[in-house]
Amino acid sequence: MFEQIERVPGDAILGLIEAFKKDTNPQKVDLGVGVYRDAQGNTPVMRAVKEAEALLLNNETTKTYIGSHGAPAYGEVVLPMVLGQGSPVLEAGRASATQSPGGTGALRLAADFIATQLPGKDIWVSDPTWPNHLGIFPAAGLTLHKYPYVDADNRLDFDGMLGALKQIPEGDVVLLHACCHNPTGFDLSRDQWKQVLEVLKERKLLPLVDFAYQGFGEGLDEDAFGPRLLAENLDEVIITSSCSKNFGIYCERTGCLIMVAKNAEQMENVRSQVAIVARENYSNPPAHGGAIVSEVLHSDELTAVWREELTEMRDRINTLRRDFVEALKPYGLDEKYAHVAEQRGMFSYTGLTPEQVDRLRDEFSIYMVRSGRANVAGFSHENLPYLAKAIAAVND
Ligand code: PLP
Ligand code: TYF
Repeated sequence: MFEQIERVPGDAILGLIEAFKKDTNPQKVDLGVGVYRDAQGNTPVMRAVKEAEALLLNNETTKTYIGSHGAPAYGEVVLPMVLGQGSPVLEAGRASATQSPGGTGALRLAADFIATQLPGKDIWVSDPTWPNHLGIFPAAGLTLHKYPYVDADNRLDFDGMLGALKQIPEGDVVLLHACCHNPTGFDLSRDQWKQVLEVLKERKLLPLVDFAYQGFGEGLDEDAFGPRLLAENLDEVIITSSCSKNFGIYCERTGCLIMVAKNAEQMENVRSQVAIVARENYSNPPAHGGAIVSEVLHSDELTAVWREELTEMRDRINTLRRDFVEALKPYGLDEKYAHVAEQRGMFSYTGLTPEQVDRLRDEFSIYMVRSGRANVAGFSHENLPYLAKAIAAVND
């Protein structure tokens, strides 16, 4: 039967990793996949994580199943990280945490929950969005639509977005990026979040907030402004949280589906259904990543170390954004690319065209997604002059 199976191309973002590896140019630059890199181009294990793992290795007494919702000790620390210490949502017992295999696993849980428990509800995602969103929701049987997010001049199209949200049928689900929008780097201001909240209320829409980069934009609490505003002002909100980036534990597959309901009673009903969805997908989540996060966040000492390391990563990215624009000054291109310094998170929609991206790869061994999305963490003080020169060449 397999002779009928057609071969399809792999993930375009992940494909860049292979192409980059094969390139022998010593000046090659990888601005592709969204993984943090330090000044040496490495993605090291964070110190707080290493220490937590050492403690786990010594103290672990069993490897038995941890249950469909994951380890309670993990949910206990993730809920206040996402919703805020002393959040009224937590005080009211309205929020439930389900540990998941990464943020991606949480998105699939959300998709299956919507498909089975809210039949007939469609999902709306920003145009553009993370390509996996386009796969996950239809795979669960949902109909997916897009709302505008970026205009023809490569700027946040907030008016277009808000106008489109106002037209969405009552009860549908709207996916919002909490911060560090992937792929564009354009985030909503606090005032814009408040306007979105009003439309969600008016149209009775259900927000699904994808929170994959908490701490990479402005800070752990600052980045949570949107999800907290919605959770505190709406009866129902879905949040998918990931610890892949902010703990640097990409391969440990550590995420969380947070369901916020009107009251504790309804939350328990929803929670019972989420357990079924998890069970039907993979039974129990992997334990190790959640155990690391729990170990770090239950220790004041390790939390302080982790926060310092996270701040270092965030500051490095934001500094590189400004230095990138500075490096383009000699070529008279600083104004054209000034938005790169304003965007937040790992990614920048640079505004480079697919043809320019191809030239950067073929002539300069600079690798990025054809949409013009660059991983800012791939910039370094060593490669910025080279990058600026190359970008000037393809702008000629
Ligand atoms: N959502 C967005 C927008 C992302 O960019 C990513 C990550 O890479 C994820 C979700 C999921 O991350 P992970 O499954 O690695 O935790
Ligand atoms: O957008 C990125 O680069 C990250 C990493 O299938 C990623 O979110 C990319 C593609 C993919 C899984 C993760």
